[in-house]
Amino acid sequence: MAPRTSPEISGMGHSMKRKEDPRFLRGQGRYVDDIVLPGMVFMDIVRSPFAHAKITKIDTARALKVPGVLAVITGETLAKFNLHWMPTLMSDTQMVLPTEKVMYQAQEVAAVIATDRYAAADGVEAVEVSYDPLPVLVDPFKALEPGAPVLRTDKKGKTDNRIFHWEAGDRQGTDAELAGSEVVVKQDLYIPRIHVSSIETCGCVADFDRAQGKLTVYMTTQAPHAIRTVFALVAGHVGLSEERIRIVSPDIGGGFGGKVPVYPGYVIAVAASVVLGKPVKWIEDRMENLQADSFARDYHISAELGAKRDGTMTALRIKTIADHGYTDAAANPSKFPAGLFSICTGSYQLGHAFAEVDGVYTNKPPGGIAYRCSFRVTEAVHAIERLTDILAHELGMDPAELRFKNFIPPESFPYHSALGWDYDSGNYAAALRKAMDRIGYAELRKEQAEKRARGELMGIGISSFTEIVGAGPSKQFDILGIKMFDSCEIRVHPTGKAIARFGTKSQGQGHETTYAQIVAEELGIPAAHVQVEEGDTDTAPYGLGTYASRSTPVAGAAGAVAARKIRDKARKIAAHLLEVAEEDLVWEPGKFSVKGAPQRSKTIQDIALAAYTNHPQGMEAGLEAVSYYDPPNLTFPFGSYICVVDLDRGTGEVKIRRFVAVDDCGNIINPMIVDGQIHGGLTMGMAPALLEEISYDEDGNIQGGSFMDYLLPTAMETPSWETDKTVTPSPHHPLGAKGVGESATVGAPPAIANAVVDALWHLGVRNIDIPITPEKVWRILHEKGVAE
Ligand code: MCN
Ligand code: CUN
Repeated sequence: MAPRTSPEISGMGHSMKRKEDPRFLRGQGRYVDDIVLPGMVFMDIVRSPFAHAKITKIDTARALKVPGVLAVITGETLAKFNLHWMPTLMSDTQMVLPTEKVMYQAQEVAAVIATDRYAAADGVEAVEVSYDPLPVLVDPFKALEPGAPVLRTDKKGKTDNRIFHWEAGDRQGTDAELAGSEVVVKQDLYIPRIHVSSIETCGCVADFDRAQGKLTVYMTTQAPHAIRTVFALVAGHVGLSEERIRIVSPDIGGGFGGKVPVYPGYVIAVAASVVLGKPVKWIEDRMENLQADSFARDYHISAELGAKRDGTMTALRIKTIADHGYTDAAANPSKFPAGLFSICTGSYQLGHAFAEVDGVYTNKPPGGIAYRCSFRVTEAVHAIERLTDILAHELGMDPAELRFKNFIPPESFPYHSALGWDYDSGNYAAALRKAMDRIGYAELRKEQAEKRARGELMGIGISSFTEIVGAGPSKQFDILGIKMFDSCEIRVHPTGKAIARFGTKSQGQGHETTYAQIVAEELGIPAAHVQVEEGDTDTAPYGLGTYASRSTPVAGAAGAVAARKIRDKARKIAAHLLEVAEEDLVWEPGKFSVKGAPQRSKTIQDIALAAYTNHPQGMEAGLEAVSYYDPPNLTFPFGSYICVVDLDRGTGEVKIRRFVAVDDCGNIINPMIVDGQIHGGLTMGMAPALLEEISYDEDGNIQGGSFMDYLLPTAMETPSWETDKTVTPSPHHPLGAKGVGESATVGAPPAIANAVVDALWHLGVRNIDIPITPEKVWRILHEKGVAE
């Protein structure tokens, strides 16, 4: 679709350069650690070497003698104010600092406040903690066995380690359908723990102003308003009521889901600032970030897919054990303990489906947050896309052909899925067809057959995923009871420039640019003259924040609706200025003109001036509007990815030769930014497919707790991504847009895993769990006698 606005206005469809980049590229961004306040002191944290232990003594005497150390805060200190425990976003409870026992390695045990960062670190070294180790549970299956030690002894009456049991769909109907299916493929899949590794770690500056009784917290958060409310609920009893709390989320160096939870460090820093009456800065180091912040994935999936001999899918049954660590600190909407995992029927017409998930406590850091995925969608997509490939191979069908056979057809939208979602729009076959044409699918299959005859290992993997983003409609979606609307407030100034404030918070996605483009599209004010602000709870309208690719579907929609309210008022003013009836005016981006007399017109700038200088009598002056947008549905972006791999028979290395990604996120606001989101997301999808994993030994010691062992992809490992698109607008979004920020991370892993298994299927390999490391492949090559 060609843009409706000129490049000067740069509304939707223009690849306008990012307004925020000049400051980022020049090193002039303002991140939390750039904030320096007068009299500021520093905090560092003592962490547990044990995964499960009783704390018998904390001796702070030596630490307090370290020059520069001002205070040591322990669980006992916080307990005096009843602040040693806090609620999680899933209504579980989490320790701020322990008074009895630690539950995972690297858990916070005490905090040292000092005049500088070095003294704080020396103080941490000098705190003496005595521990009495307790039996450790790292395996969620063992944790569920009868007789397993109960970890959450703080919960009265709790007799096991199960957090929740959740299910969706029709159990009996699915069982019956599977029992009668001509073919059933079954596969266990493990999707390991991984961790987002944003360039910027987490941290805050907590500043309690005793004179005003006001707390300001500059912090790395994706959801400042929700955090303010949580703080008010947690600390209201010590006088911190919500109007006295201001959360500021400054520039953020990557969030990816890891900056949604409330970490103990933030709360301790706030407590320290209240106690000392000084600003307190706390910034995690890289190891703390990797070892103690919330984790993603850790799903043990057992999936079965039934079909007819001709490949028609009949039923899907999935059972999952979800390892949440010692507390359920997932950042899910309240009613969705397993997130949006029930999108697991994917892009296919499946008459029957049933999914169940059991959440389990173990001696690991809190898990269950997302890693660039809308609440467990990655896990769901991995399951269905892997199963689809296994079914194709089992039936001797081409995986593309099997997908075409089962896709929900374009005319069936809105489509009601067996697990209860109403998919808004889609054209799955078009996306897959485009990806196949682009990569030359038929020729690749020929090449593969020739290579295989020569003993070379080449594989082609497809993933035709459906995402579900834009949480969400208030009838189903809330976090701690707060409905998941989002907001925008626009003010047009007398000279026709504007400021637009949103309830979300960019972490690198480019909101300052794309939100300005939305306002430009609707009002015709050049995007260059629309200043976008987010992240300051004292000024921005209340919103639930940026995660789950919800900014465009929810806050972006609020922006369009607020702009349209302004346009309605502008029309009244234009009618007054031109002395015609409102119905006689026609709008084009940037001006109203009189029907049949186009030379008689008023620009939005003329109208803005009049709103302050010459507004109609009886009308309020000014030109501003606010919208709290409650989305009628989620948006369902989708795509088809095809990956070609060559396996090195000497080293087991997986080489991605080509990767074509065709994405569909409906109407696009800024094509360059969307491309950037997809490029970044693909690399971030390759990471768990090939490299990243965090595991624990039997004693709960973390393996992969530093960048020596936790492998992040670099430019060296990243292939040259080939991207393309189809455009299927969302029928319910005011701009027809769907979210896109996470699509690539969701779609990429199964395409890569499917490609590797495709290269090895003829040798009897059905599945390799991600990450598909050279070691795993090398072992298989040796086992099958095909190593070089
Ligand atoms: N966009 C567009 N047209 C569309 C859809 C989106 O131009 N049809 C643009 C948006 O205007 C926005 C960007 O693409 O500038 C992403 O939009 P959206 O899909 O709405 O996602 P959010 O803005 O809500 O971003 C969240 C998403 C998530 S949840 C993760 S995790 C992630 C991601 O974004 N974290 C990121 N991308 C990231 N990119 C960077 N650089 N840093 C992160 O931390
Ligand atoms: Cu899903 S990780 Mo993002 O939602 O912040």
